[in-house]
Amino acid sequence: MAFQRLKDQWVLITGATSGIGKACAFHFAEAGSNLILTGRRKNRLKEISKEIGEHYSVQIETFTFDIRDREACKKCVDAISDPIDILVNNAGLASGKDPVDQADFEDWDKMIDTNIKGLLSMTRFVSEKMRKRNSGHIINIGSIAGHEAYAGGSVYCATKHAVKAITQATKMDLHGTNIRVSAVSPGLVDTEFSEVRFHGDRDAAETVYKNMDPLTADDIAEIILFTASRPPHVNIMDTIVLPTAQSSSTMVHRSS
Ligand code: NDP
Ligand code: 8X3
Repeated sequence: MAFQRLKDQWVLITGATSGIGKACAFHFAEAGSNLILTGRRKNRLKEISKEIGEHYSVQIETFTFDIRDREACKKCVDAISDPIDILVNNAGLASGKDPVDQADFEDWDKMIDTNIKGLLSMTRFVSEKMRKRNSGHIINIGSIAGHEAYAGGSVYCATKHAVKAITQATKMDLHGTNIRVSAVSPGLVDTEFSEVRFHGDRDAAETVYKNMDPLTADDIAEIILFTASRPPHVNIMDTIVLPTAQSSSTMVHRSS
């Protein structure tokens, strides 16, 4: 098996109800990992667990909560008695793509509270447990938007730049332990991301991936599993991965 080291590991994936998080759940299960899946949509967590259970004999726990609720994050982590070997900090969103002088404050709060504060809450509670065991791996989902900014992305890009900084600082905070800290930073991935960004406007969302081959959630899940399955002395700090048709946040080649 390609990812032998992941067998019997407990993996906590935030935002496992769709896109990259959901793909990770299936790929880790295929590698024999046990799963702790979180998200706000309870039905989705139920359906995904059922489907995984039909294909793979791994243990699955689910927790339904909003990652912006710090107490709920704590309750989830406190309730997990198994060791959390891998934390995939994936839950996140873009909300709106308006210029800074016209943007909606609620959109800004949503992105900051989810992508930065939610990720930090989970990291805070899980890393405390990992330090006690002197073992674990935290994998943060960043973005090309954490390496470059683009117009209309002031706050989303800021949150992903924050994820990059948090990844680097967390590695330093845990310096001298066996805990690994990584980021995976994708470009355009065809998930529910754009539909969420454009507040349910499917036409606007489809335009993002029109006439080009975007990455898929499976492409990113495979890189996350690769990152998680390196030998214990190998810590991949960050992987920037773009579709071949994308060369920067704003350069996307589209066939006519
Ligand atoms: P999706 O919209 O498909 O998935 C987002 C996931 O995050 C869902 O499972 C959602 O679950 C969860 N989530 C969002 N808000 C909250 C919240 N407040 N509390 C708990 N869970 C939440 O998008 P992607 O799979 O594309 O996004 C996953 C990550 O990848 C994000 O961090 C995103 O920024 C990043 N990314 C995406 C790229 C792309 O082009 N798609 C590129 C680069 C990075 P639920 O709604 O059930 O709560
Ligand atoms: C998602 C990729 O380019 O839409 O992080 O910001 S992008």
